[in-house]
Amino acid sequence: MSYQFQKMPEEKVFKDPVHRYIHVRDQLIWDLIKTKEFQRLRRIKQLGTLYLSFPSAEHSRFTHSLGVYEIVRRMIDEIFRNRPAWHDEDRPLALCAALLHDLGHGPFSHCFEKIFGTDHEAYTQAIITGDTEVNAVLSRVHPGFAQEVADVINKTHQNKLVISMISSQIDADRMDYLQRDAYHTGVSYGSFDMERILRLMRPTEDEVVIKESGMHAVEDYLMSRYQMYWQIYFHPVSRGGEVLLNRCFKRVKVLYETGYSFNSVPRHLLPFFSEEVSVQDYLRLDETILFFYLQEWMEEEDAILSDLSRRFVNRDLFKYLPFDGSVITIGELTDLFTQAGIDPEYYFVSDAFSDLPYDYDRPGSKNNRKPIHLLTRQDIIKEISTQSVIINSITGINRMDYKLYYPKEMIVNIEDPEIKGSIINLLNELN
Ligand code: DTP
Repeated sequence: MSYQFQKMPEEKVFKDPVHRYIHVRDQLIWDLIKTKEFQRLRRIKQLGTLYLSFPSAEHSRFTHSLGVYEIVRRMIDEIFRNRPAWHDEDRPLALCAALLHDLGHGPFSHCFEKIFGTDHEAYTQAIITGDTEVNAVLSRVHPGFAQEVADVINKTHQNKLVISMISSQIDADRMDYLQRDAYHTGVSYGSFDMERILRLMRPTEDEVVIKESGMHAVEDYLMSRYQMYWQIYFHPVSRGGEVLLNRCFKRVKVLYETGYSFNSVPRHLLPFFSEEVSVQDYLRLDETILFFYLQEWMEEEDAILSDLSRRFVNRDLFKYLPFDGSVITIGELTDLFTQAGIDPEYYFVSDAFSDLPYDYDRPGSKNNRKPIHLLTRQDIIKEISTQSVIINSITGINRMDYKLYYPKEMIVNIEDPEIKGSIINLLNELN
């Protein structure tokens, strides 16, 4: 039997808190899990710095990736198989893309990306198609298979059905992370009836659609995603950890560029400073390495770097305030901080974040998302917000929020009483 369909003599089973068990019978999938690039995901936390506010949120991209694989495996083996629109020869492609979709995530994900200009999606593709163990396994299927897997993750593959299983507004990725993140943060928001959604999913040539009797389960899923974003992912304390880490990396970069002599040279980061990063340089980075440097930076002579790293490692977070522009502008506050001798580049941070729970490419919308489609009893396809009042009420609504972060004790210690008084008054007004 060809490698892509080869089964192991015995099934491997992982215990999992979300899906109870994750089943691996395919040799191809087992070989991918054993590669060093996939094992690296154990050292990347799914929720970055969120563990600073939700202390048990230390789960990794490794377990999430297994979870996405398991959902896609169940879609295929329990729901899609033997339906005319599903072609079982696409099973290896779908399973590999599901398992590998987050392979390029770097330490602390988005925070690192913002400072060093990396893009986890581009790295996912570079790892899959580059000189790696993952590529060697995929190439055993056939020489072009790795590129096909990368194309599915990049959403450029011609097989739109497989793309929609992994990357759409109701996909295996989101269904896994909502439940997994809820479980590990300990909240109840992320729950929805995945079993019902799975049972009512139907493959078409272009996408996965949901039978109309599943509409209320989809409403619940979208609300759950909305709640998770605002209660967990955008929790202001969690954002505070990211703000601090961001300023730490920013300081390191500035010091490097101005010729500062580090006691402990962050050699893993040097390729990122010179922006000549190979796939191997990228793969060498994980959170254990960055934590090592953060501990080293606490001992540096540069007062800003040592203070910021100490704050991050020991969770001495900045204080935060809501900001809506009614009291003062960011520019005016920045000037006041500068006059008070507090460097606003590092100690006064404004943070903006937004989420669009559901939308699709339609007149007036500014995105190219594909809608969630329902399949009626008459086999007609309908866009879900035309059928659901609840979903209609959130369609296209982009909620935004703004916060200001600053170290409280630095304000208390400002020497000039006049400036100190005006800053304290302004911050009180904002609160
Ligand atoms: P989606 O398709 O839902 O928009 P994505 O951007 O493709 O998601 P990611 O894996 O990059 O997928 O992001 C989703 C995961 O990251 C999920 O576990 C939630 C988590 N996450 C999102 N925003 C934040 C944040 N600000 N801080 C920490 N974790 C976050």
